[in-house]
This record gives sequence, C-alpha cells and structure tokens, in this order.
Amino acid sequence: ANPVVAIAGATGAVGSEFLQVLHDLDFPASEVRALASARSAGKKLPFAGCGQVSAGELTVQEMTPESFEGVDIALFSCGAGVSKELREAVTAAGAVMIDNSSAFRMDEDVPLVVPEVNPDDVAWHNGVIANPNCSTIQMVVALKPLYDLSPITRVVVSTYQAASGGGAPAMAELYDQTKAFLDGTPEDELAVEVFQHRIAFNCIPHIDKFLDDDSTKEEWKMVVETKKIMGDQNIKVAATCVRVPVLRCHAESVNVEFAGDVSVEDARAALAATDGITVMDDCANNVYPMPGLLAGTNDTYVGRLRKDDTVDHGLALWVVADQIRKGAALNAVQIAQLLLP
Ligand code: 2RA
Repeated sequence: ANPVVAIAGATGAVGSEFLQVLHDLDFPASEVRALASARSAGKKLPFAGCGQVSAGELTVQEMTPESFEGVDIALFSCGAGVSKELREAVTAAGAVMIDNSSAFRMDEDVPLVVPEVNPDDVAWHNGVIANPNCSTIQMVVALKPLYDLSPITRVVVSTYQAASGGGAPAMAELYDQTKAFLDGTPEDELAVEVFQHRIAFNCIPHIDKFLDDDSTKEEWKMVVETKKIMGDQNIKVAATCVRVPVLRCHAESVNVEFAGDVSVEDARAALAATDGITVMDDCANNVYPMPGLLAGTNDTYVGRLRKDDTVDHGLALWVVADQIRKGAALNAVQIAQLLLP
C-alpha cells in the first residue's frame, strides 16, 4: 500500500515547503497528515495533492504521541526538543522519522543522509534518519563529485546564509525591518527579535550559539556533519557562518584542497554530470549563481570555479542552493523516496 505521510510542524516555513515538495515530486502517498501545536489545530492549509491524495485543503491536527498511528513516514521540522519528545511514539507506531532538527544528527545509530552523497546509509536506520543542516547539505552535494576525482583533505568555507534559515519569523524580521529602516525609523526603535543584531543592511557573523572554542554551533555542524556524510573523518573543515540580508538561498565560498591534482576542466565536467547540480559558470557573460534569483529551485548551483594556487592541489568555488528546499524539505522528501519499495 502507498505510505501514509505525516508532516510534523506543518505550519512552519519548512512545513509548508514539505507540502509543496510532496506535490512537486508527486510523492506516492495514500494520506498526508498535517500536524502542529495545539495553537494551529483546525487551521486549513492549501495542498496541491500528491499520489492518491487529491488537491484541496488539509486541516491541521494537534500533534500528540497518538498522531502517528498508521503513519509510515513522519517528516519532522519542529525543533530538536519536540523531535526528542516524540521519537519514541513515532518509532513505536512503526513509522520512520525523517528529522530536520539537530536532535539526532551525530548519534551513532542515526544515519545522516544526503541522497546524492550517501544514499546507502538509509539501510542501517533504526527508525530515525536525520536531515543534515542546510549549509552542510549544499556543500557536500558539491564536494562529492570532486572527492570522487581525488580525496579531499581540507575545506575552508564561508557562508552567506539567508534570513529564512531562522524560519518564517526571521524572514518577516528582515522584511519588516528593511521597510522600517527605509521609512527612517531610528536605529534604537527597529524591532530586533529573531537575530542578535539588525539584519537589514547588515551581515551578522553569528548563527546558532557560541561554543567554548569561540566558534558557533552552525560552524561546528559544518565540520562534524561533513565528515559523517562523506564517510571520511580525515577531511579538515574550517567554517565561518554569516547571516546576510537575503530572504532565501544560502551561498557559500568554498576552497577545497585535494590529495592529488584536479583540473578545473575535470572538476567542471564532474559537477555538470551530477544529478542535482547545475553549473552556472561563465565569467565572460557575468554568469554565476546568486541567491536573489534562485529561490524556489531544487538544484545546488556551482559557479566561480577556479584554481586555488595557495595550496598544492586546490580549487575555489561558489555554491548556492535554496536552503528551505534542498537544505531542508526537498532533501527530506528525497530521503523518503529512498525508503519506497
Ligand atoms: C540557519 N542552519 O540557516 C540554519 C537553518 N537550519 O540558521
């Protein structure tokens, strides 16, 4: 029988994208159940339909441990606390939890999966599969075909992360604050609630909390998750993660060092031949990927490919993806596709 799919956190930024992606991929569901906190129960969500579920409205149900009876696949995006609280109920109901939070990503019994990179890891799940952090996903999608040319020994990455990485309220803060700023609202009267500082006309080198070594948790995620997904603990990763006043799509400047020589031509050919990657790289015509123009797309876009002569075997590249899609909802639904018989 076709799977019953539950969306946990259906009213959030990623939740509504789950619905859109299920439709776009025509996921063969027999039922789609929209779940959220009591506050949102009864709310109607437009759904374009997928599989055996026809287009119409989904009524949001309050999420309780009983909500997962009869569910086969539970797509979770409601924060680490809720995921931890409900893991037992989900797996006891026989459903597989595909979790977008950071709750279980580094657990030894939980695969951390990007379908273009390590699809085979779904095989050893014990009821939970973790969706990696958005900034990690798009980087490893780009790294994998390069790694297959020659093992990667070191990566230096700086991110330019969109406000929507902080969810729907963060997007609203960028939008409203920009408008207020342009309307001449004095600095001390601008509403700063989601981010640590004003995000309008600013860049904030601070995503998630600071750790003991003065790096941020977002940067730490890029280091440890990359090693786990790529299956190579020897890759050294140095990351600096920055929030920028962009609504959707994270961008990353990535410098890669290889064990052996990799030519720009071979790298470009390998990237272009990979499903899920679009190479946009034509400097002569000012063609390169840009966040402002790629919202709502599925691929990981790579451009500005060039030699990095500061190391023996180095390349530099620029990577952009819609982090609500490939960095969250799309990657999770692609994991669910791997579970289909
Ligand atoms: C961010 N890493 O951009 C997040 C979202 N998962 O803040």
